[in-house]
Amino acid sequence: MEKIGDILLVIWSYFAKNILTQPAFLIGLIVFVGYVLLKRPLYESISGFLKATVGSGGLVNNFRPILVGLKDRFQLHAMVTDPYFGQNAVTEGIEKTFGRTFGDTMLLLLIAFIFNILLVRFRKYTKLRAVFTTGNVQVQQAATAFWLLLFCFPQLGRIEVLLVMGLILGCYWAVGSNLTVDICQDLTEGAGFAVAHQQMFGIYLFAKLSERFKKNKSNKRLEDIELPGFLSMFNENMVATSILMLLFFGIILLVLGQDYLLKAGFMQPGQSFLFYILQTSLMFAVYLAILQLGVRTFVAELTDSFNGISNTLLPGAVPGIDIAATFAFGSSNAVTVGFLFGALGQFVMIMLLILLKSPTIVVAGFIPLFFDNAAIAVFSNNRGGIKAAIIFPFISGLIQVGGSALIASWVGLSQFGGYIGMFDWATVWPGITVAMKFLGFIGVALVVVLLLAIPQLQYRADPKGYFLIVDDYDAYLEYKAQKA
Ligand code: ASC
Repeated sequence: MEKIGDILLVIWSYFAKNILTQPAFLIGLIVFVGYVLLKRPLYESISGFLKATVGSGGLVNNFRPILVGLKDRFQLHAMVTDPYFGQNAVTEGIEKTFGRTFGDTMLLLLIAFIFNILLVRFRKYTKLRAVFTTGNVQVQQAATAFWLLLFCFPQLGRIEVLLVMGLILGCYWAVGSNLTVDICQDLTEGAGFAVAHQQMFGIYLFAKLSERFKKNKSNKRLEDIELPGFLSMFNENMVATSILMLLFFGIILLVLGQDYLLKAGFMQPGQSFLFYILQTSLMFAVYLAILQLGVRTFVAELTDSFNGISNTLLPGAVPGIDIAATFAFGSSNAVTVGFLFGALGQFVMIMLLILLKSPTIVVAGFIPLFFDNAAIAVFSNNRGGIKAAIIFPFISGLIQVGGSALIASWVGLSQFGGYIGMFDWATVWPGITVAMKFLGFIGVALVVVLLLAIPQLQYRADPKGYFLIVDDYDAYLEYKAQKA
């Protein structure tokens, strides 16, 4: 019996390492399974698999090292807010701090994922409609949650850790993703997916707050603005992004300086500094365009094939997918605007930390800066217009840095150099940690009950439209129009 368990675990670990955490393969696999369930011919299923890859890799790999360079260059004892740095910090510190290792990560993912699927399977009672499929962030979240849990319950045994965390994470994935269903349907005009990432509560909150801006008629959306004269060049997304990024990365690269960039291997000897800056900054617009284009094919493929799953295994479910998928919808300039105002907010808060002599100084990582705030701007612009798209990423930037510095200092992760830094992990998860630390297992129960109450409240607000919005978006719009 034990032997079989071991073998299964090996198989699962292989699957998790090579497929679950590799976005291209995981999405490809879901598409493949969906098509098989739809009884499409095998060749169609395979071509679906091949088409469905989403590439935010270019952006992440190129721009993450640049910001992190600031830490090296000035030899700062600072914590980088970045999911990968956060994961490394946990791996490095967990042995020293709690005398544990995190070998059970993959098992934990499996348990949490099963909880998520069961919660959706019983949607009649749970009112949950989305399955979290973004494997690469699930690992980072599992690592951080593991630390937070041990910080609250250092004595907890292996099995108990797996169960408590599997339960809380599974609920967070299902509830968070479900929270974004309606705003995603609205943004994408019924594309049929939800967000499964690290700022699900954040985008919901800001999307709702943005609605308050809507009443003001003079408050246009970004895509409705026509700039006059020479400013009209900014109407073109590619041009606007290039120029703004030239400013943003130009300043940072100048601060880093040619000597450092050469020494760190960013620049090649003999390369012109001016053209290096130009090339690096302009590549941002290129990668962004590739991402937005890629997303369109992949979303179409995924949501089409997911019908196979939602018609059979999980009735009425939508896939929760990477936040980057939303960047191809709404205004493309919103992505850039969100990034820049998020950066402004983060820099203001970093200054404050320095002025207030905070024990933890933060170096802004690219991933929270870009993916969280770009998404917040996309949703805020869609629901509230340009003012919302400027103000909310700025506020988010403040919160990301402030919240991360507080929680990471408190739980002792900051000394290992990194924290995940994403919006929900600077807000919701510190809240969960406080509840567990001060209320113990009552806190755990409270967290689960509160999380599961959220979809119930959403459902009550509109029992008729709640499932209709995913089952048949056109019928939903009609129903809404009638009601109005
Ligand atoms: C993350 C993370 C990434 C990116 C990617 C965005 O949180 O770990 O690699 O965001 O998922 O597309």
